[in-house]
Amino acid sequence: MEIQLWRELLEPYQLAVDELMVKFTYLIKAHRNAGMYSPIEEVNGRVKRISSILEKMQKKKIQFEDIETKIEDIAGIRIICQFVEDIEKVVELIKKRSDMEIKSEKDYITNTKPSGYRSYHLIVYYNVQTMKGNKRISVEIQIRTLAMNFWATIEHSLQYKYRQNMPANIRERLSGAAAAVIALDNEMSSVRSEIMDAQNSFQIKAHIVAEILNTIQNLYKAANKREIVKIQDEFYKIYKFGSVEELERFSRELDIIAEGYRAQGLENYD
Ligand code: 0O2
Repeated sequence: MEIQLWRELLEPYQLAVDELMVKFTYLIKAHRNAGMYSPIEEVNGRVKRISSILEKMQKKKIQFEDIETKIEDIAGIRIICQFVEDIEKVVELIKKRSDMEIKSEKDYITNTKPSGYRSYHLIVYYNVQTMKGNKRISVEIQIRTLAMNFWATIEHSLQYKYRQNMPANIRERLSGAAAAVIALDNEMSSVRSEIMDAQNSFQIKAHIVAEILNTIQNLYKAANKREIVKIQDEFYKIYKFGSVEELERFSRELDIIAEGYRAQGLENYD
């Protein structure tokens, strides 16, 4: 196939990956901005390399005209979660969306692959608007924990290195590492609520601090310098030694001061 034709073939898949990256990244931010725990920790995406497509075609005896129907992971999204419990939440979240339709799913978490590979796979239909109009394509979404991803990344490189001839001792060690990943994920799940509490209070604190700094910045336009310095000193003291509740109280007090300036009708205050 001519290089130009490959480019044309892959273009809608790149568009789908770009769009989905924006959508899933938005979900992470939206959860965090609302002070909520995000079941998605990070998201990556890629379009399969031409060499990998050719390899798969050869392995599965796929003709050029069947590439788009028979190779379902030309566009791939990988969603990484902190905890095993988050995977189910992400699957539900995707199933509820109106911009993707589930084509098939594979649960390699309940049914671990003989290699030790664990991950949840969804193949979804996704519409992209190309120059030639609407195109419905398949996208593979792999959902796994940080620990599962660590294992899969290492194992994938070793598979690439050894092809079909992975030495038995390496295969055995990977198998042992896969069991360690299961134990690690279980251990993390057992302290999940403590970890989530800690992360949530960090998010909440960051949110309040951002609000306080914004209000102080606005006060610069209205209040006198001495008052601002006093407010800043008070803020640093509470930030260093105070609790989240004290920061919240300080933020409310600042809002009242700001409201006072607003009521005085100071034109340059927003
Ligand atoms: P790459 O390089 O990641 O794209 P398929 O071969 O995809 O048409 P199959 O074999 O039923 O059909 O798909 P499966 O088993 O669901 O695998 C799809 C993808 O999951 C693989 O894509 C890998 O990314 C990942 N995967 C599956 N099994 C393993 C495994 O044992 N180890 C690792 N590290 N990853 C795995 P590709 O095209 O094989 O590879």
